This record gives sequence, C-alpha cells and structure tokens, in this order.
Amino acid sequence: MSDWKPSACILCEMMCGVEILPSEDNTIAKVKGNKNHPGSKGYVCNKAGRLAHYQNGKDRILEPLRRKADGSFETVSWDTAIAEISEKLLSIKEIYGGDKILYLTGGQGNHISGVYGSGFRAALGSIYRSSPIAQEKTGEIWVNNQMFRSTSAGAVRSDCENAEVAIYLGKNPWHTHGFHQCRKKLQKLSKDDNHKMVVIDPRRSESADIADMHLAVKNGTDAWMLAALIAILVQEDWVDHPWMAKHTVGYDHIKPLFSNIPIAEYCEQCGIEESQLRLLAQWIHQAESVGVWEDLGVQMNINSTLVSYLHRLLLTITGNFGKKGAQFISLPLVNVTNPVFRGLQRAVPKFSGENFSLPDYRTPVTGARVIGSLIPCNVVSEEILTDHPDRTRAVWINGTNVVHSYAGSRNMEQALRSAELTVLVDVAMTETAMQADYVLPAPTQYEKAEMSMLQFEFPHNIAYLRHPVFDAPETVMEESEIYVRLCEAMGVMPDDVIRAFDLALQSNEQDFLELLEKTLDQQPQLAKIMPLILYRTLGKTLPKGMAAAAGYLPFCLNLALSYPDAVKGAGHQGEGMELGWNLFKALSNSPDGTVITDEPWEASFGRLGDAEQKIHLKVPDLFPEIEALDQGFEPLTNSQFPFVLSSGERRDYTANGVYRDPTWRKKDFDCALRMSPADAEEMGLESGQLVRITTRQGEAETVLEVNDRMRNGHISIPNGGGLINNLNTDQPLEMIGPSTNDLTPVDHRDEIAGTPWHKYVPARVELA
Ligand SMILES: Nc1nc2c(c(=O)[nH]1)N[C@H]1C(S)=C(S)[C@@H](COP(=O)(O)OP(=O)(O)OC[C@H]3O[C@@H](n4cnc5c(=O)[nH]c(N)nc54)[C@H](O)[C@@H]3O)O[C@H]1N2
Ligand SMILES: Nc1nc2c(c(=O)[nH]1)N[C@H]1C(S)=C(S)[C@@H](COP(=O)(O)OP(=O)(O)OC[C@H]3O[C@@H](n4cnc5c(=O)[nH]c(N)nc54)[C@H](O)[C@@H]3O)O[C@H]1N2
Ligand code: SF4
Ligand SMILES: [Mo]
Repeated sequence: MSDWKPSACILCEMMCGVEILPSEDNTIAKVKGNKNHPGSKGYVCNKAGRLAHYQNGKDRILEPLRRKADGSFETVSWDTAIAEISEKLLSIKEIYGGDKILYLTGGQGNHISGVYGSGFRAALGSIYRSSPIAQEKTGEIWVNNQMFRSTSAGAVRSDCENAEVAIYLGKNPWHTHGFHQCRKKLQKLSKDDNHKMVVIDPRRSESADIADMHLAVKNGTDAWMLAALIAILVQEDWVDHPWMAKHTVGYDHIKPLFSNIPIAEYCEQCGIEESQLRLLAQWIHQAESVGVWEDLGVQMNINSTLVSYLHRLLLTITGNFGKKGAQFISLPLVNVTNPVFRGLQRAVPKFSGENFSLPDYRTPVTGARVIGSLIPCNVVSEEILTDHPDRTRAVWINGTNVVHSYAGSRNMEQALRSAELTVLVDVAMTETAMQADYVLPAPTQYEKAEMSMLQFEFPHNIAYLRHPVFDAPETVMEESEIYVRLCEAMGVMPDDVIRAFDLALQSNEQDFLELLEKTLDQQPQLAKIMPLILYRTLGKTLPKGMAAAAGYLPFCLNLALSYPDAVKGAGHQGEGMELGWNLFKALSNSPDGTVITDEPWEASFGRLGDAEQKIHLKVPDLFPEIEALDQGFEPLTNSQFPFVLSSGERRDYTANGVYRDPTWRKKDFDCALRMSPADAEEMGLESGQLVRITTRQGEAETVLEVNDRMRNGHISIPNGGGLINNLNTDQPLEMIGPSTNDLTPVDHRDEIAGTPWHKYVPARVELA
C-alpha cells in the first residue's frame, strides 16, 4: 500500500477532509489536507498530523470483554457477548420496562452508528438518551424552540465568517474553529476594513489577539453585559422596526424589560467600560450584518440559557436573520440530537400563532427537562444512584468516555457500577470501560465506513460518508453490525420484509424504492428499525466496507421529499423518491464529501416553525431571570474557594479524549494550571511548581503556568487531561494532567437546561 486515501480528521466538529498515507503495517504514515473536500479544501490545523496516535493507540481493544466476579475482565466470543447481552436487556425490559435502559452517545466523527443505535433503542423501548450536546447546546436549543419554533433538527447559528460585525461570545475560534479553514479566514478577516471581530472573554484569548475589540468581561457576568447592550439599542431606538413588523411578534413585551435598565450599573457588574459597550452598540446598529457565535465560555456558565436568549434577542431586534452574515437555520441530513427515522415525510409540520407549546418531558428521578430529546449529562448519575422505583437500570454507552467527560467523575463511576448492566462500545480501554460489565471493540474510524455530519453549514451543507482506509482487524465488529445482531437476537428483525427487499433489489432500484415506500405505508411500526433492515438488505449490495451507508437512505429520501429545492440546488437530480435515491448514491459514492443542500440565504425564513413565518421574541419563562439581573451579580467564590476555575479550556494541543496517549502533545504535556501574574505573585507561586487545585467536588494536581492572558481571579486547566495512560498495556498506570471532572460537582448546573457550569467552578490553589 502506498496510495494516499481520502478520509476526515476526527478531532473537532469541522471534520476537515484529509488524505492519509497508510504504511505497510496498517499505521498512518502521513496526513495532509484534502483539497477536494468541499468545505475544508485542503486546510488542516496543527492537530491532524498526529492521527496515528488514534489509529494505533496503545490502549486499543481488540476482543469483547466481560467483567468477572472478581472485577477483572475476561475475553469472550462475539456470539457469547451478543447472546448474553441481548438476554439481559430483554429481561431488564420485561421486569422494569425498556425506558429504564439509558443510551449515552457522543464523540467526534463517529456518527454513522447513530441511526443504528436509534433503531436498537426503539426496539428496546428505551426513550432516554444523552450526549455531550446536553452539556453545551441544550440551553440554546430550548431557546430556539421557543423563538424560532424550529423543532425540526436545524440548528440556529450565525454566519460569522461573512458578518460585518462578528461577535465571539465565550468562543475561542483560533483554537476551536467553528467554520471551515477557520484560522486562515480569521487572519484574512482581521485585515479586512469591512469586517469587525469582537471577542468577549475574561481571558485575553488567542482570538482576542487578532480582534478589533476585546471585552474582558468578568467571569460569569455575560448576562449583564448582553442586557446592557440590548438596553442601549432599545433606549437609543437602534432597532429595526420595519423588519420586526414583518418578521417578528412580541417587541412590545421586550421593550419594557430593557427600557429602564441602568446601563452604567450593569457595565460595572460585568467589568466593561460603558464607552466600549456603546461603541459596540453603534457598530451593531450601523452594520449590514451581525453574527454572534456563542460557545462553551457562556454555555457552561452561570445564566447560560438566559445568555443564549439575550444574544438571539440582540440579533433579532436588529434584523439579523435570514441574510448573509446573520442568523440562519441549518438543514442537516439527520437530526444529530435524535437520529431516528420516523417514516417518509413530505411536509414539515408548522405551528400556528399563540397555540404553540412544546411537550414538557421530564426525567423520572430528578425531573430534569428533556431538551432536543436529550437528558442533561449532569443528571445521569442521579437518575441511577437512588432507590427511586423508576431509576435507570441499564446503561448503553457508544463512543463516549462519560466517566471522564461528565461532571463528577466519581459519581459516574459509582453509577455505572451500580447499574444492573453497563455496556460500552469503544475502540479503546477507557476510564468508562473500566466500569462496564461488557466492553465491545469497534473498528477505528479509519477501518470502516464513517459519517461526518455535525456540520451546521449554510447556505450549503456538507455530509461526508467516508470509505475505510484500512482493513479492520478480524476480531472487532462495526457498530452497525452489533446493533443489527442484537436486534436479530432479540427477535425484532422481520424476516419476511428482509426476504422481499432482497428479492426487489435483485430486480431494479425502482421496484425496490416502491416496495420500501409500500412497506413503510403498511407497517409504519417498522420505520424506526428501517435503517437496520436496509443494512441487512441494501447494505449487501454496496461496495466492500460500505454496508453501513445503507441506513442513511431513508434520511436522504426525507431530505429530498421535504426540501427538494435545497437538494436540487446542490446539483442532485430527479423528483421525489428518485431525487432522494440520487442523493444517497452521491453520498455513498463520493470519495471526498458531498454538498447535500444549497439554498438562498432567505431559506431560513421557510424553516421557521411558525405558519406565518414569524420569530417570537417573547420567552416569558426567562423574564423573571432578566428582572433578577437588577439585584446584581453574586459571585460564587468565597474565602474558602477564592478563584474561578474554568475546567476544560481548549488549547493548541487538546482534542477531547480522542488521543489517549499524552505524547501526542507537542506542548503543555502536563496540562498546566494557568494563573495571572498578579495572582501568582500574591500567592508567592511560580511557573513550574506543582500545585493542588481543590473544589467542593474534589482535588487534582498539576504544574502551574503563570500566564498573562488570564484575568485576575480566573484560573484554567485544559480539556482532555487526566486520562489514565496504559490502561491496556503492561506498563504502569499513570494519570497525566488534572482530570477536569474530578473537580466539577453534578449539581452545579443551569436551572432550565441542566447544563454544567464547568467554566465557573469556585476553587482554591495551594502548593502541592
Ligand atoms: N483545540 C481543540 N479544539 C476543539 C476541541 C478541543 O478539545 N481542542 N473541542 C471541540 C469541542 S467538543 C467544542 S464543544 C468546542 C468548544 O470551543 P470553545 O467554546 O471555543 O472552547 P473553550 O476553550 O472551552 O471556551 C472558550 C472560551 O470561553 C472563555 N470563558 C471562560 N469563562 C467565560 C465567561 O465567563 N464568559 C465568557 N464570555 N467567556 C468565558 C474561555 O476563556 C475560553 O477562551 O471546541 C472544539 N474544538
Ligand atoms: N469539565 C469539562 N467537561 C467537559 C467539557 C469541558 O469543557 N469541561 N467539554 C464537554 C464537551 S463540549 C464534549 S464534546 C465532551 C467530549 O467528551 P466525550 O464524548 O467523552 O469525548 P471523547 O473523550 O473524545 O471520547 C470519545 C470516545 O469515543 C471513542 N471512539 C473513537 N472513535 C470511535 C469509534 O469509531 N467508535 C466508537 N464506538 N468509539 C470511538 C474514543 O476512544 C473515546 O473513548 O466533553 C465534555 N466534558
Ligand atoms: S482538529 Fe478540527 S480544524 Fe483541526 S484539522 Fe482536525 S477537524 Fe480540522
Ligand atoms: Mo463539544
């Protein structure tokens, strides 16, 4: 083997196209950007070159493992694992109900299993699920549902790369990206006189270095800053009345909330000069387009749901929606928060006027809101560790390291151990695997067909169904196959339908599509497991290694049936089912990624859930929180825990937990604690000293780095440290860096969305 093979980087949501040069012994010799990827066009950042640390990670697992009575693992055959697990699941379902089986998923890049896992869940009657999205985006999803009523999959985001004023709110795009070719474009934009870049971050982030304005907000006070900003716009009447009259309802309820806000006082609360904020308000008022990119700095912080609302209010009262450089609603192939197929859909449901209300689903034990069909990650351990009769009894985990990445790592360990059954599907031995009853090894993302579809791009959207680069070891099993086998073992796969599909596929695609349509019409209960049925039938007819693509056919059909113009806009041809089939073929045959939809900017209006295409400015549930701002900010720090710790900052060598081997990092090997020079001096500490960080939850040790980017009183540790090295080798175990969630309490979370306050953890520091 010597040829470069196209695939994707799996380290962040961009999933840039890469080319991989395999070596003789099935390792990655070299990685470079793939110029033919329609989004990244050859761009990669500093992290992609180290992908061999993932593909050949030393903690890779290659055989199914079962926990023994003494707590250690033994290897078992796949037949044994599938038979035992399916039997246990069925018994839990029978005794307690399928809804007591919780499904946890996550990861970057490994999305292909989503549609299969959803079918498997449906077969079990499991309804509760979670993913890391429920510790970052559920607050904004809740707000979006109220304002845009766009409950159909699409994310509401801003087109910051084209905005005249682009505001990064608790977002450090220099390190964390967010749109394709991010660093390259940011550098270009920073020299563009028609573009203003604003960074709102207590820290002078790497993005702040190239910004036109940096607002070093006091930690946790973004709500005061945004309220003051809106108040300036309202009080100066710098809002777009004609636009609002056409596209919104409810400004009369919003105006009184902001008319009397004492702007100078709020500026003091958040530590921003009033003149600076007034200048920003002026920029916003005068700009053709404004975008705001909110991310973890505010989403994992105090008032997070309120902040999501305020930033959208700010943009909407100034007419920044449905045009280039402003807010848009994306059109994904699959709803990533709940990738379940419910049947062929020809029209998207719309809501009418004031009759709108969303179902208020709650979890059985903590009563937490289920948003975007996800339960908050922070309540998972509480939903298990209780004697409540409706507690979770079994946990199914796919490609996410919940012990490491959920708040309260010790709570998670205890919860997984105390569940009656915990199963993990992963490629590596992880902190979570150490607590599971069964660990099922999957091929890496370079050894199977995979799907990159987290991108929320607009006006064109890209999906990338990657082909395998390497052959998988014989002893691992693809997730799609695992879920189909489990469903077969549980007796839910319909043999007659499978035989009929096989037969139709031998004839021609027309017959097959007609049969698929007829089957869904007559047996709608099969919709949810249709991806699994297609895997076993259509999958066999696809090229080697690509069977798992089959489950995406129903989603391609739905996209074509409900948004034909968008799909045709991207160059796909045909009408109705045929258009969907052609989209599926393009997706599964393209080596480099496919543009699935392309639309005019105004298409976002059509995506609004309101039948009259109105945006609803009023979110009454949040009005008391806006009014409460008047009482001022109460810092959560105190004499015992005087610092605000951001637990999980993204740096140039962090990549969640995808790379387990710490030697991948070229810098910051120990995952240093960063502290401002003034704070370090006051405490008599110096760079390189070993320090102990203590919070209400626990403690961790690492080296100190005195860093002049930090605001006084603010300290940070990186995301992804504290993985236990050598979990699957003969070498001694070692933990490198502080483990972020040894320090985060589970009840330290947003009232509405249950999202954690990882960026605002009261902490103290002392010499270790
Ligand atoms: N290099 C790298 N890139 C990544 C990842 C990675 O692990 N490494 N992970 C990916 C993932 S999963 C995600 S979700 C994204 C996250 O991307 P980001 O949200 O951009 O990443 P963070 O560094 O967690 O947080 C951003 C900023 O919030 C600031 N902040 C802290 N407290 C406050 C506050 O009170 N107010 C405000 N306004 N800001 C505050 C921090 O100083 C930090 O600079 O990154 C993705 N990209
Ligand atoms: N304190 C704190 N906690 C945080 C954050 C923070 O900022 N601070 N950030 C949060 C955010 S935004 C995120 S996105 C999460 C990320 O947290 P996780 O979702 O836990 O992400 P990873 O640690 O990357 O774990 C992904 C797992 O998938 C496995 N994997 C890789 N490829 C495959 C595959 O093909 N198949 C299968 N089955 N498994 C595979 C990897 O081995 C790894 O164990 O962390 C969250 N936790
Ligand atoms: S880490 Fe993200 S931005 Fe960097 S190459 Fe990988 S996918 Fe692209
Ligand atoms: Mo994330």
